[in-house]
Amino acid sequence: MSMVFVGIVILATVLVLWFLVEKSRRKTHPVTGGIQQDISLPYDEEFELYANAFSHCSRKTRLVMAEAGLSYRYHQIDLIETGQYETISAHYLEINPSGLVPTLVHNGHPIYESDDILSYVADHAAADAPSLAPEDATERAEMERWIESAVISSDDPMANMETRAGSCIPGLTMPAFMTAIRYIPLRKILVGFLFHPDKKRPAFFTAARLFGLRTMLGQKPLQAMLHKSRDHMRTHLGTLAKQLKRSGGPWILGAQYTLADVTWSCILLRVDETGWLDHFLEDEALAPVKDYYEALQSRPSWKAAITDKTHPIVEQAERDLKEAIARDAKVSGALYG
Ligand SMILES: N[C@@H](CCC(=O)N[C@@H](CS)C(=O)NCC(=O)O)C(=O)O
Repeated sequence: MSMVFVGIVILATVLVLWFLVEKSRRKTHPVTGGIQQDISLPYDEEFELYANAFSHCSRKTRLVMAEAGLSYRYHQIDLIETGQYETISAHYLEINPSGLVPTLVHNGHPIYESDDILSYVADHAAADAPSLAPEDATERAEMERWIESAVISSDDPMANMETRAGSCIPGLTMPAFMTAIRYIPLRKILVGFLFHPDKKRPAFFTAARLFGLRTMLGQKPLQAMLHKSRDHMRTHLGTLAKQLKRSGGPWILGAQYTLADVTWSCILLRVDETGWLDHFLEDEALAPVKDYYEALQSRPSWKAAITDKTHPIVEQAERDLKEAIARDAKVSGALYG
């Protein structure tokens, strides 16, 4: 047996062993929302938040912490579009075995699911923070309906676009994903084929990395999905505009800023940064949405949770996308046509 052959066999064995060990350390499983009293994690501060700069659900939790007047230790956890699949690292899976951000940790106990985090934080707000939920049961139910409409489901993020604005978000974000992924080395994206539970993600990001925005947007199934998300989102923004008129504003339920506004802040931010907002606002019936978005951006929580927590790749991807839309008729046609 030649030395070369022996070398290849040893190398292959080491690689297979490495793969098996890594795979066993990166197992994911669904989790139940809410506080997990039976799990105790190491912690330094009363509240610690594990979240990502670009993630819609993470942004909601940063906003609610700011609105509730709670300080926290921040752990930026990467998604592949900001650098690597850190949500499926052995370290993060000990904090949240679903492999999803965000996770809030309170005195060592993790709280899963962003909307459960919102209500938990509202219940534990600083004594001098204004209440983030109405007392009145009817108004509270109304707030819950608006929160529900902004949800991105962990099981099927694009399900029920007709009733959920949150389900339109992944589709509307695709073009921005395509510009962000240019900055990520291919080898890091390919790791997803080995370890990510949802192989559609590495498949999409590999294709986007190899073919780029223009070619990807030329694909008919992708365009159809983009247009479906866009058309449903337009209807949801119409419903929002009507609600703002009915309530008298400035917030969804009227004079009181609530958790519904926290969740809708993130919908509007995403629609804005991915180049859709100006397109939608060409419709004058949506004027109340413009005023509402400006009012949201002027709150101190926006600076603390959004402006101060940006990520260089996210900012660059936003600029690249807006530039491509302005410069390239094929890109703008695929989006708005
Ligand atoms: N329903 C969950 C959804 C969480 C979720 O989907 N998080 C995304 C980012 S917005 C994630 O962590 N994805 C992992 C990945 O992209 O690999 C929640 O509201 O917390």
